Amino acid sequence: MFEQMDAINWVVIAAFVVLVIAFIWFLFGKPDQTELPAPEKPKPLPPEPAPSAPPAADEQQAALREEPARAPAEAEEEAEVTIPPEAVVPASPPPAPAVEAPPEPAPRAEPAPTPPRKKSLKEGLAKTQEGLISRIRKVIFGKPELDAKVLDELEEVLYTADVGVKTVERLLDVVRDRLNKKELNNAQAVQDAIKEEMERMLEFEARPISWDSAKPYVIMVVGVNGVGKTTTIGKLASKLREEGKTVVLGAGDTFRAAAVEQLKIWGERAGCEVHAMAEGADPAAVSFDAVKAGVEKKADVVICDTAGRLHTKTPLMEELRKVHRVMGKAHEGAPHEVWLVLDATNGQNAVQQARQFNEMLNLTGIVLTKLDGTAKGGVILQICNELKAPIRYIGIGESKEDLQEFHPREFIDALFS
Ligand SMILES: Nc1nc2c(ncn2[C@@H]2O[C@H](COP(=O)(O)OP(=O)(O)OP(=O)(O)O)[C@@H](O)[C@H]2O)c(=O)[nH]1
Ligand SMILES: [Mg+2]
Repeated sequence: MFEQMDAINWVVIAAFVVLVIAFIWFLFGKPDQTELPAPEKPKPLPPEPAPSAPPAADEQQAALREEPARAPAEAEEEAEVTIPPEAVVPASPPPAPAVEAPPEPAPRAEPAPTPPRKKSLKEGLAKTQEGLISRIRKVIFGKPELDAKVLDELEEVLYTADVGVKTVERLLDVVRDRLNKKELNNAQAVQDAIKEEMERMLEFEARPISWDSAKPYVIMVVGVNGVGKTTTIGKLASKLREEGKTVVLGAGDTFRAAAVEQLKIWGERAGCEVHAMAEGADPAAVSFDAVKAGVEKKADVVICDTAGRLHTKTPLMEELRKVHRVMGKAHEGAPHEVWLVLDATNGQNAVQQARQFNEMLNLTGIVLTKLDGTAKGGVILQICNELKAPIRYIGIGESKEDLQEFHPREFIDALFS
């Protein structure tokens, strides 16, 4: 009986153990099918993100094994690489919208090149017109009465337009006087009176340029740096060449090599001989040579450039006086003209320069440049009225057509038109 019981128990226990083992096997003993892929290694940036299926785990492992070991710094560097948003190139461009190709333009004949249009004096003086004449008009037109208050306003406009004290007084005296005598009864009459007086200021007896009085006729051009001396010489040389005159240029500004080159370019364009020496050469020697060459070649005109600054310790005026003297040794009576170039944008400073140069060099004429770039063109009234220096040419732009002979009436008409 006990033996039978034992046998049964052992069977039950064995079955139980088998069940427990089977259960445990079922729970933990099952081989893992979801093997994790090897961690992905940062890769160098691809030129384009090519969409492709991820490699199988074992392939990746193999690839890793084949790759040579790399320096940790390099790996770090690679790991830090980020793609800026703008550098991301889309794998495929977005589909282009369906647009109809524009019709092919019919072949056209090239337009014939037109020569540059000559700027009118009115255009060149537009800024001064705005800054002086328009303001005068605003003061005198549309007033119920032309009284002392109008004269005060007029005075203020003239003072702020760089016309100069004496010039303002002269203009106001005329208007006041004629108003008192009841000669001016409306705004138009006042404007006409101002216009006439301005014209009188610009028109005064000045010796005309007598190109044929000497052969060559020698012009010395002076002025502080940057006012437009070299450009004016180039423009003038072109004009004289167009009139059929032979012209020799002297590169007397030896302060910097670029100044000599600039004159050579203008000379080439105009078809003139240019006499130059190296940078730093004696300006008097260059000018002497140029005048001498003009005499030997029987040129009609010699124009000599000079420096606005010097490389020597000699004061500018002293140096210029030496150049002046030496020219006379190369040709009797030379220079026949000494022209001061003034930059109109300098306003009162230009007047000051005119005073200083006139004292030292006995100027025979003035060239007022850059009138196109300033509302301070009224300075021309002061130069003529106070210094009695004749304006020979005016510059209203950078091209050769923009150097114009100065005629007072034309100038005033353009300003008031
Ligand atoms: N808008 C305008 N520019 C001008 C005129 N005249 C000259 N210029 C310009 O002014 C600048 C200076 O001219 P330059 O001829 O080199 O002057 P510069 O007096 O020879 O100067 P330095 O040789 O330095 O003493 C250049 O850029 C010219 O083109 C003008 O009438 N109108
Ligand atoms: Mg120059």
